[in-house]
Amino acid sequence: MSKIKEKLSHKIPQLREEIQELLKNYGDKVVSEVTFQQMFGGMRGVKSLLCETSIVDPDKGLIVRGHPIIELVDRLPEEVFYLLLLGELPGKAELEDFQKTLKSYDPLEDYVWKVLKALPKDTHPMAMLSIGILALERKSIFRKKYDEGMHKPDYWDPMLEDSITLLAHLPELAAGIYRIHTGKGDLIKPDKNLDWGGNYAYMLGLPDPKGRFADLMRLYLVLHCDHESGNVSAMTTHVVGSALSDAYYSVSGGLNGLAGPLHGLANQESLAFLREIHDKFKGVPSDEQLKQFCLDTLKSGKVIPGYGHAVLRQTDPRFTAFHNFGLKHCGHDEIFRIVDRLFAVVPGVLIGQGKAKSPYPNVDAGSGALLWHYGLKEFDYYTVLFGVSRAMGLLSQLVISRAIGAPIFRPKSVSLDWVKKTFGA
Ligand code: CMX
Repeated sequence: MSKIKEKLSHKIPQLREEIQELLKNYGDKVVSEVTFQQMFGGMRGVKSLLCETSIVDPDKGLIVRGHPIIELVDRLPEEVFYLLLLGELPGKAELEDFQKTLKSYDPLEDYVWKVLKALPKDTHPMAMLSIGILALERKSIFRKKYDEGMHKPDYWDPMLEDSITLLAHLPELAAGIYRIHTGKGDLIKPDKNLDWGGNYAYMLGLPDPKGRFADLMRLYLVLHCDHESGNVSAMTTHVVGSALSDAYYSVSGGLNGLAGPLHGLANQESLAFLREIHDKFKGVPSDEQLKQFCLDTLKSGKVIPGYGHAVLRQTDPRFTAFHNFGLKHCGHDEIFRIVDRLFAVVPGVLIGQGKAKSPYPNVDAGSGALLWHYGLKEFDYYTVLFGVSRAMGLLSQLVISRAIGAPIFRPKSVSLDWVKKTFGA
């Protein structure tokens, strides 16, 4: 038994006991009330989901199991997965054991590549990722065990096995999608000497003489790992998983939501904005010129990409982490310098406009500029990077859901007629 499984098997009984106790004491307490406005408005602010892996604090940003994300930037993504799942960071031996498990899988079979290569060239990389994950579904141990007959308290075990298998294969799958989609050349096989994130960077095949791109990838994978459970991809994964669909079906479903322009695509829009500024001014404009450019953008009815947030009310610490990385390693890059100057200019512009609840940068304000700097210039691939990272949160939430026996998701719906009859005169 892997150490991760052993540890989880000790934690689960305590967690179940705690939940039973809480249900017994507070089962009838009201958590949140829902207005018709909220029901129509995407359930904003309605406390109606449990999430053990992380919380998003309006002022402090993402907090993973009690650790502010900014304190995790020097950790490996696989350490963060361990933290998401178990609520504690791994020690040296535990990390090595987990890394050994992640490296123990054979490379993906050829049929997966045949499926992906058979798709027309204009297939979006996110569609390829979702199809690729579904092509792996036949590996599901959860489905096999369920078909054979399995008791509910045991569901978490094969869900964990599937989650780790999928996690282990994701870098190879995602990097292969990059190679196929961009036509950059042959697929690159995993290097068993590398860590999970370093291997992903290696298999993308971009020149990386100093290993900085690999460092950026590790950081990227850590920063996008999770964001509570109410966002589109996390909630979709949870809903699909609640029907006891396995991890492959569930994560593929969640990533289809991440592919939407309101969720995971914003980073590419932010980079397009930076490049537009760079092209217009043939370099880095003055702060005055930038301010005018932003005012003109707002006047034309557009938003400033990478700024504002539905929950956060301060600078997103994930932006701070990328900004710090850029200041350290890409200070001369003109696109990055525009990121830096926008950070000085945009909050004042948005405060002056008086509409945005947060005038501060979110995670998407800087990440694209860094990827661009290191030669990852295919915008439409960026959401795949996000997806590989976010899979850590989705999978750990799935395992926990099966561990605590979360039932099938089934809120009640009402019709407009019901609203009229219930609230009308
Ligand atoms: N530029 C211009 N106007 C903005 C703005 C921005 N960056 N951010 C918010 N506003 C405007 C909104 O469009 C809204 O205007 P209307 O009242 O005319 O509709 C008003 O300010 C109030 O919006 P809000 O309550 O502050 O923000 P929302 O929760 O509705 O939306 C978000 C949040 C992120 C969609 C919005 O800030 C935005 O469009 N930002 C730019 C796009 C972006 O960076 N998206 C990435 C989000 C990253 C993430 O979610 O993780």
